[in-house]
Amino acid sequence: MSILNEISENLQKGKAKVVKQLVQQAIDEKIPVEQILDEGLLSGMSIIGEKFKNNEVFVPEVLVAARAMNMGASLLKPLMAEAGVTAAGKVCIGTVRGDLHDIGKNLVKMMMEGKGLEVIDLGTDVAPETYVQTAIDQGCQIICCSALLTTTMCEMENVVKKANEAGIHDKVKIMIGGAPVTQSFCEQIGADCYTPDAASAADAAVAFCKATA
Ligand code: B1M
Repeated sequence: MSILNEISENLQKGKAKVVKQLVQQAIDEKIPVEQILDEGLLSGMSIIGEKFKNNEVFVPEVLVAARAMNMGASLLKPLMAEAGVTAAGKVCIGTVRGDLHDIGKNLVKMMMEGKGLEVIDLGTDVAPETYVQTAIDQGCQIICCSALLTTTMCEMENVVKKANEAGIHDKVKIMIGGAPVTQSFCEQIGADCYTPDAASAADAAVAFCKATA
């Protein structure tokens, strides 16, 4: 098995220390950084994402795989800047105002990072103005909002309103999700994209960033 396959396989098993060692070995063997990232780490995370979408693996497996990915990526990050590897796009993500649930939001973040996106994590209880100002200041292509409560999902409409008021909604897409959120709610509030799970959210975000590149 090639070292890149070994990285992918061990990442899927959540073996963070092994992944880190293999990534270091790949660097020492002068395998290009982009190849280690794409064919090792991102390939493994993408397989986990698909399995998660199909209910073949569950939250704990995704979390350990993401931890392994982060450990491997930490070795690549300084080299990526030198090699001129750029992120596939930039997004900001947060759980909406009044809502403290962050497990789903964190999964979406991990899947997006696993697809090569740069993700600014605003945390939980995020005010509509904060999403919009971050998107402006950091040049994000997408604002991602998560909500788990029927009493807080209405904050997503305020994010859309603030983005419209700031005049950025023609350039910045607003993606929404979380257990109580639906496609019809997305259409009703004028958001751009609803996805039911973290893997589809990452796929949709990458597709949008590619379309606007
Ligand atoms: Co809360 N809670 N909770 N809770 N909690 C729910 C959501 C609830 C359904 C439980 C219940 O009553 N059956 C209920 C909501 C009812 C409703 O609104 N109709 C509820 C309630 C009422 C509350 C409190 C009000 C309870 C109280 O204090 N009386 C309180 C509110 C606090 C607040 O936020 N202000 C509260 C508190 C908590 C804890 C702090 C104890 C804890 C949160 C810990 C944390 O997140 N760090 C908690 C938990 C864990 C839950 C349950 C059990 C699990 C939620 C979860 O993490 N699911 C939940 C009941 C349940 O769902 N069984 C419940 C796993 C996670 C992976 O799923 O976040 O849906 P989810 O993410 C999915 C998709 O939705 C999607 O991707 C993910 C995976 O693929 N997704 C996106 C998520 N965001 C996305 C964004 C996207 C795209 C996809 O694009 C941007």
